Amino acid sequence: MVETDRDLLLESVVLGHRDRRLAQIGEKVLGERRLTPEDALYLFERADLTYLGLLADYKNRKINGNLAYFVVNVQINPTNVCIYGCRFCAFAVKGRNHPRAYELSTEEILAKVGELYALGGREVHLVGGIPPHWRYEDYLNLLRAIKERYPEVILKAYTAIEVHHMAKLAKKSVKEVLRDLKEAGLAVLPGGGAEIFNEEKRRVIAPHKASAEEYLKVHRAAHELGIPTNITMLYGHVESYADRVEHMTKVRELQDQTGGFQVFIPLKYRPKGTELGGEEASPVEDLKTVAIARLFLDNFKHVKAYWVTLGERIAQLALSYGADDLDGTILEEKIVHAAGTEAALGHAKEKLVSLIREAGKVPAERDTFYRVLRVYS
Ligand code: V47
Repeated sequence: MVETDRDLLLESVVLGHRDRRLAQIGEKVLGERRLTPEDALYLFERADLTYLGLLADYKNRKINGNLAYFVVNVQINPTNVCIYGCRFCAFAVKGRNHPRAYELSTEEILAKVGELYALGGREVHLVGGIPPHWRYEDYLNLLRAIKERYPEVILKAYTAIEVHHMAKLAKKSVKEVLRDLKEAGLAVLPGGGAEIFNEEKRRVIAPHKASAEEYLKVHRAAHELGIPTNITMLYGHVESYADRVEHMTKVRELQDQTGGFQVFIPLKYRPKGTELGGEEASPVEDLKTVAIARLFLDNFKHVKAYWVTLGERIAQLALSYGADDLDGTILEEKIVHAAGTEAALGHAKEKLVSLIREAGKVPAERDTFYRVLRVYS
């Protein structure tokens, strides 16, 4: 339903569009009707950025009003030693003896959580490599140690790839592993490891990783156990527009069935120092991808502009192209920084508040479950 002057303007742009197919897609958005995968592909191939931005911002305002979210959090990457040699990853190393290999001790991890606590933050995002020497209990003990010292912490930890690996390690079902993790303190499963679901492209960029089916099986199981999850899509490497649409279609289908996803996160591939190499996607591509995700994923409340991969300037712009969330203060991040992102770290929350305000949105500090803690009106 069209309400404001701005919406009336959008309506006239949509109805007057000379490309009738784009006009019809715009009418679907205004009428809150679902876009088909073919619509999404047409948007990628034919829509200009201004049109996409108008539509995606309209859709986002219908869902989130003028609010844009951020969280006070810390990201901890416990180790870069990883059994998978994903070709897009400049962070991981194969063995413990590699000159760049590192592994944080539990005490070092606890010290980082302590820094977050002192700032009043409660979200701890754990994501790293999958080391060959970690036993099943090591994954659980790390969560237990954090929760024991800092009981109020909300743990967003271990991707579906790790959970799949743990199930093999412990010879348990995925559900049993998730139950153990939950008991040890896991609150939310982060969205890493999704990469691109198209099997052929997945084999090119991440030849040894769990398949799309195995990955989504973990998310489904988490949703069935009442564990909310996030979901990503790595774009800007060897995938086509059709692959992006296929990826988002699988995500939308699972969300229709479970409703367990909190947020969709398009992750911009950073090529520097990676085996895969290539050029990085342009800002236009970034904003198009965010906008089409917002329009296509009508069963998602949130779309994240992850400032670490996008850079804070494009992330800020993305708030006018359908994104409503910037992630958080992070404090420390090694994965995308290994691949050459120039985003500065250690953002104070004041910085995120001012980025959001400057974009014309109202900053809302949230927790890991997207519960609003404070609105900076
Ligand atoms: O899965 C690795 C990506 C992910 C590169 O759930 C790269 O809220 C770009 O998933 N260029 C881990 N990306 C981070 C992640 C994440 C981040 C923020 C919030 C959430 C959430 C999840 O980083 C990996 C991989 O897709 N990655 N290398 C690279 N060169």
